[in-house]
Parts: sequence; C-alpha cells; structure tokens
Amino acid sequence: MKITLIKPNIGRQEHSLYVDEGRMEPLQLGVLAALIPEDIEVAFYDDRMEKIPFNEKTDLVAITVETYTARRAYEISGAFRKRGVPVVLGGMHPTLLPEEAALHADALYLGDAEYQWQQLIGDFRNGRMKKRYQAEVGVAQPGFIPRRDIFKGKGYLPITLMQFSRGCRYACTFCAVSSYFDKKHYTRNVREVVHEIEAQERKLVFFVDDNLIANHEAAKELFRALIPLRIRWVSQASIDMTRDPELMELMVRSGCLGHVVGFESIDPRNLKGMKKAPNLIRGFEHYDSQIRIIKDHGLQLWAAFTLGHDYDDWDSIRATTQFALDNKFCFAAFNILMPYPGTPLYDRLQAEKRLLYDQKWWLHPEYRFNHASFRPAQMAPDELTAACFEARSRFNSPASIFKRAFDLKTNMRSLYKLGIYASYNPLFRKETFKKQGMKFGLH
Ligand code: B12
Ligand code: SF4
Repeated sequence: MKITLIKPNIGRQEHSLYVDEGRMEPLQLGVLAALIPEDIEVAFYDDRMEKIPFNEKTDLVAITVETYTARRAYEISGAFRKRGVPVVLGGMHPTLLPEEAALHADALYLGDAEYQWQQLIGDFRNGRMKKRYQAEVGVAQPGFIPRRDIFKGKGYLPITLMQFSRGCRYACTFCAVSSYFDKKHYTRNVREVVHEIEAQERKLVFFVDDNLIANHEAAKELFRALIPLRIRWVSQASIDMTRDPELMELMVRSGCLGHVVGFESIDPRNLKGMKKAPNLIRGFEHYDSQIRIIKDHGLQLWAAFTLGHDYDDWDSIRATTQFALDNKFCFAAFNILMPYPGTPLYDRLQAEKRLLYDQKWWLHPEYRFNHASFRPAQMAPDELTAACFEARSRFNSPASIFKRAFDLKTNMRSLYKLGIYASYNPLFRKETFKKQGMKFGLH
C-alpha cells in the first residue's frame, strides 16, 4: 500500500505555478509521515516547486490545507479523485470550515494528526474509511519525532523546523490560531525536544510555535535545556517577553537569534480593537522601551504588521512603515489584514457586510494574493492594497536594505548576524514582489 502526501502551492503567475525560492520544509507532512506504519510506502510532493505526478500509482492521497492554499488543494484533490484515487484533506482550513472542504474530499480530518490519523489509515486498510474524523488538538508529537528524510534533495532552506508548543493563550480577533486552539497553549516535554534536536544534523532551528513564550516558565525550562546543545534558533514570540529579564537572558544564552514579533499596529485604538493583549500590557507608548530591551539583547526582529484595521488610513500606514525603517528591523512583514474563516474578525466583517469576493476570497477566481478582501473603514479596498504594497516596496528597497544594516546592536552585532541580514533581505525582497498579485490556484 502507498500513501502520497502533498503540500499545495498558493497559486500562479501568468500561466504557471509560482515557485517559492525561500521554501521551508513542511513540518506537518513530516509528522504525518512519521505516523504512517512502516509497511506502507510513503511518497511526498511539494507543489511549491515540483510537479505532482498525478498518474503515479498510489492508494491514498493526503493534502494539508491552509486558507490561502485551499483553491489549489481542491484542484489537486479533484485531479486525483478523477483518476479514482481517494483523497483526505486536513489542516487548519478544513478544521475551521469543514462544510466547504467536505465537497472536495473522500475523508476530512479535523484537528491534529497525532490523535486519529493512524486510526484513519487502519480504517482505510480495512475498507472502512469514514467521511469525517474529528480529532483533538494538543501537545505536538508526544513520544515520536517527525520524519525529515522525506524532505531530502528538495532544495529547502537549510533550517530545521520544530515545535515546542502549539497554540496561544491570547485571543487576537484576526488570528486563526486562536480559533483553532481555542485560546489554549500546549507545551511538549522538553526532553523530547532535546532528543529531536540531537537526532538531526543542523545547528539552526526555527521553532514554529505560534507564541514560544506564551507560558514564560515553560519557555525558561526549554531555554535552560537548549544551552548545552549550542544551537542557534529563531521563533515567534509576543512582545511581552520584555517584561521578564530572566526569560530574556536565558533566551539569548540558549542561542536565540531573533523572533517574528507581531507589532500589528502602532495605533493603540487598533490594538484594542483587535484585542492584541500582549502589546497592551504596558501600552503602546512603551514599544520604544520594549524594542530597546530586545536590541540590547542583540535579537534581530522580523516585525509583523497587519494593515487595514478600522483606524488605518494612508497616513497611519506610512507612519507604520517609517516606524519599521527607523527601528532598522532586520525584516518586516506588512500583511494586509485578512479575514480568515472561523475568526471573530471574519464574523464581524460578515455581519457588517464588508466582505468582498462573495465572502470567500480564498476561492474567488478574481482574488489576488496581498489584495484587500474587505472594505476597510477609512479607505477604499484598492487604496489599502496600494498602501500595503508601498510599505513593502519602501521597506525592501535596496536603499533601505543598505541603511537598515547599520544597527550595531543587532544586524551588525556579529559577522554571523550580518550574514543572515545580507543573505535573507534580498531573497525576501525578491519573493515579496514575485508573490504580489498572484492568483490563487492554477486554473
Ligand atoms: C511556520 C509557519 C509559516 C512559515 C512556512 C513554513 C513552511 N513549512 O513552509 C512561513 C513563515 C514562511 C509562513 C508563511 C506564511 N504563513 Co504561516 N504559519 C506557520 C505556522 C506558525 C506554523 C505551521 C507549522 O508548521 N505548524 C506545525 C505543524 C506540525 O502543525 P500544523 O500545520 O498545525 O498541522 C497539524 C494539524 O493541523 C494537522 N494537519 C495538518 N495538515 C494535515 C493534513 C492531513 C491529511 C491530516 C490528517 C492532518 C493534518 O496535523 C498536523 C500535526 O498535528 C502557522 C501557525 C499554525 N499553528 O499553523 C502559520 C500559518 C499557517 N501561516 C499563516 C499565514 C497567513 C501565512 C502567510 C500567508 C503570511 C503572509 N501573508 O505572507 C505566509 C504564506 C506562506 C507561503 N506559502 O508563502 C496562517 C494561515 C491562516 C489560515 N487560516 O490558513 C497561520 C495559521 C498563522 C496564523 N496565525 O493565522 N508560515
Ligand atoms: S498573540 Fe499572536 S498567536 Fe497569540 S492570538 Fe495573538 S496573533 Fe495569535
């Protein structure tokens, strides 16, 4: 028996699929592969850079689906099902919107693979696969580690993705993670994480936790255990980390290079509206002191903003860009606020009749990546799209890349940090422009 695992692309430029040059290993498929019994053959294809061999013989296809890959995932599913191959869809999008995904699958898997994926495989073998598996969400990979051999030779960035925790205790209204994990945060056994790091060769790790420091004491336990491993690592963390000096110190000693930090907005009214609690603990007026603490620890930031909140307009978006430039962030993401299904933001905009593209932008043939999918309060949708593109263009311009390098506390703190800065900024610049306006799906 053979199972084929698939990571779908987002969409196309002109008439061919976009090729992601900054692609990373899809960890969820390493988890799925590790749970497949040894006597079953496993094939894995990543639609972001390789052709899916639809005619290759296989017994079952499993596709991981996020909202922005849903359209392409349904196309791939359709192509296999047309050939008589049954398809299972799982991941965040089907879990938050099962009725839609059910139209494109033989079986739906809702929740984390750790709990019932093996049950599904057993049922399939016995000819009794159900239409829907409703699994729990919780601790990542208890007692096992993902299979990373399936990623070999596919040209991924040389960084190992790993999880210590899943979920987040905060309730930001736009965040699909908060909905998927119902505002809960689950941490793994630290010894298992150490074992997983030792079982692979790389010394650079990306903890893809939604908020690595959502539980300070658990994070400290992890950091203490990482110190002897002498790795370097990056992650995602909320800015309230700066309140805890011991946490910061252990973080740096354990090899942290930096984090994706969700600043989201520089306007406290927006922060309140989106319930971005970790940023409001000290209030917006303290972003400066918080950034100073992070810089004093030498951490390079990937500052993430969501633009298009109710108090955003051209001026505020330009001021946000200036804020990012002035702080010489290593990287920054100027994401258009997206109403992801299953979030309170989606429900509110739907109730206020502000959603565009028949309410399902992710399936609409005219929707384009990085375009506004709702009516902002202070500007027209096209203006929001243009303002975000301007922000990305300014921040990623060659002059900005040159100027931002000159931050002695972070980007120029060591040759290694400068190397990260200099190699990834041009790559992200290129990808930013390549992705802009791409259509979803291939057809
Ligand atoms: C790491 C990460 C990235 C990495 C990419 C990693 C990679 N391998 O390519 C980077 C930083 C590049 C990234 C980029 C983006 N990301 Co991202 N990312 C994540 C993050 C933090 C972790 C994903 C992960 O690896 N989790 C670990 C694995 C093991 O868990 P998992 O994916 O949850 O899968 C489990 C279950 O869902 C289930 N499962 C999943 N699939 C399947 C399939 C089957 C068949 C079965 C049985 C089970 C199953 O079992 C798995 C194991 O338990 C998630 C947050 C999250 N919690 O999902 C956001 C997230 C997926 N990203 C998101 C977004 C929006 C983006 C961007 C579009 C942002 C942007 N505007 O540019 C881009 C687009 C990426 C692209 N292709 O260009 C959103 C998606 C929202 C949604 N509803 O779809 C998320 C949920 C973040 C959020 N807070 O909302 N991302
Ligand atoms: S702090 Fe980050 S991960 Fe947590 S709910 Fe808010 S946006 Fe989501």
